[in-house]
Order: sequence, then C-alpha cells, then structure tokens
Amino acid sequence: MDEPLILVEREGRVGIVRLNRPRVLNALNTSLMKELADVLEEMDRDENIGCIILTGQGKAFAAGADISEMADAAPFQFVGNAYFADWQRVRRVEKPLIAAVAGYALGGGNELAMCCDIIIAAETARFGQPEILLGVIPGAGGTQRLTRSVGKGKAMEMILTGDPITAEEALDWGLINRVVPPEQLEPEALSLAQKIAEKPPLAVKMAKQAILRAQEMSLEQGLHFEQLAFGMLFSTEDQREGMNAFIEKRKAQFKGK
Ligand code: DAK
Repeated sequence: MDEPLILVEREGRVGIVRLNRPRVLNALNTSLMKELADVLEEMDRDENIGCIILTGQGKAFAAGADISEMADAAPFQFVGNAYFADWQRVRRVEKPLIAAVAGYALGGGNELAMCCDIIIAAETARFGQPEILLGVIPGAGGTQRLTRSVGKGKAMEMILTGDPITAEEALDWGLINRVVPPEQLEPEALSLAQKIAEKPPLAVKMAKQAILRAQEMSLEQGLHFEQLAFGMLFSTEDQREGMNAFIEKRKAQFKGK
C-alpha cells in the first residue's frame, strides 16, 4: 500500500500536519497538495483545534513543486486549475498556521511556509526561491509575499540569483519569527501553538484576518476592517467572559462562541 502523503497528529487543541514524501524532499506534487488542502480544511472546521503546525521531515520542509511532474506542463496548465486552487485553499485557512521548518524550504516550499502565519526554523533550515535556475520564476506567491516580507532588494537578490539563505539570515531579514536548535523545533512550535490554541477562537480568527489585510489593503481600508471586526467580537460570549474574568480576577474559560 502507498504511504500517505500527509501525516496528521493531534496534541490537545493543536493539529500537526506533516508532509510525507521524504525520498523526494517532500516535493509538492498535485496529489500531495490536494491532500494537504483537504486536511487543513478539515482541521479548520474542527472546533477542537485552535492552531495548526505544518512541518516536513528528514532533510526538508519541502524542496518545492515536483519538478518531474511540472517539467512537461502546458502553458495554461497552471492558470486556474485544480493545483492552483489547492494552493488557494491552503491560503484561505482561517486558523493560525505555524510552519516548523528544518532543512530545505525551496521554491514552492518557501512559498508554502510563507502561506503560514508564523515561521519557526531549525538552525539547519535553508530558504530560497531557485526557480530562476529552472528557467522560470516563483509561481505560488514568491515574488509577492517574499517582497512584502523582506523588502524589494533582498527579494530581488534571492529570486534573481536563486541562492538560498540560512535560518539566521532569514531571521535577520524578517522572513521568519525565530531560530532554534533542530531538537527544539517541534517542542518550540508546539508550545507556541498551544498558547495560541487556548485563546478565544473567534478573536484569533478575526485577528488573523485583520493582520493579513494589512498586507493587502490600504491603511484606511485595513483600519475599517479592524473596526468592524473589533465591534463584531462584542457579539460573542467569549468577549463577556474575557472581560468579566478580568474584573473578577479569575482565569477566563473561552468557548469559541
Ligand atoms: N521536485 C522533484 N524531485 C525533487 C525535488 C523537486 N523539487 N527536489 C528534490 N527532489 C528529489 C531529487 O530528484 C532526488 O531524487 P532521486 O534522484 O533520489 O530519485 C531526491 O529528491 C533527493 O534530492 P537530491 O539528491 O538532489 O538531494 P541533494 O541533497 O543533493 O540536493 C537540493 C538537495 C534541495 C539542493 C536539490 O534536490 C534541489 O535543488 N532540488 C530542487 C529545488 C528546486 O529547484 N525547487 C524549486 C522547484 S519549482 C505553482 C505552485 C508552486 C510552484 C509553481 C507554481 N502554482 C500554484 C501555479 C512552485 C515551483 C517550484 O517550487
């Protein structure tokens, strides 16, 4: 029987999703992306999960899209097809996604990490957009998200040379949140995910949406979204519980309502 392309675990309110094609450095083929999007959407709907960790294994988070699958693609194969749609489904996950990256995060692998909301890296991590070496350019958001994340000059350097950067450089450049020794990667990601998963889920969801809009909208539009989201949270039981618990000097018990 074929091994599953995606492995799923749970630790309390945290979902752990592991890419599982280690023999090809977790190259992201069509089947893997579909399974990944299916699993993430299922976790997004599951009210017993508050935060999701996405990770790889072996030498890689993911070394990019599967080149052997992509090599003979037709020009319009990537426009609006199922593969493209599955990337969009990952991007639309509403719960926080933490990428825990060890080893290679290249091409689509780096783009997948950038679809996540927080990136934690092992010292072994290498981030890059090597598509230029294949005669193409990033196709899953690399030219846009990397530029927003590290700025124009550094994005140009990475995308035009194809050279990867180290975890320390990625931290210094603002691409990732923190760097830890390899053995600390999963415990660190889990402890952060658990902390987020305990928070009131509706507020977490609105916070993520508002922050993402800061990269997509004008300041005026973003502030408007924030104001509406802030106001809407006053319709939740968790807002009353959070504020009453503060006043009554006790720990809040959030319900996601
Ligand atoms: N695809 C397919 N197989 C890959 C692969 C990849 N991206 N990366 C590695 N592999 C395979 C290798 O072919 C090798 O397989 P065997 O020869 O053993 O059968 C196995 O994994 C181990 O790799 P190596 O032997 O090469 O291992 P090394 O340690 O020597 O080198 C490496 C590691 C990461 C430096 C090297 O494997 C490498 O350069 N890999 C390719 C990295 C790359 O170019 N990535 C970018 C691919 S383009 C889109 C969505 C996404 C994308 C585009 C559009 N839409 C939604 C429209 C994304 C595009 C890309 O990512």
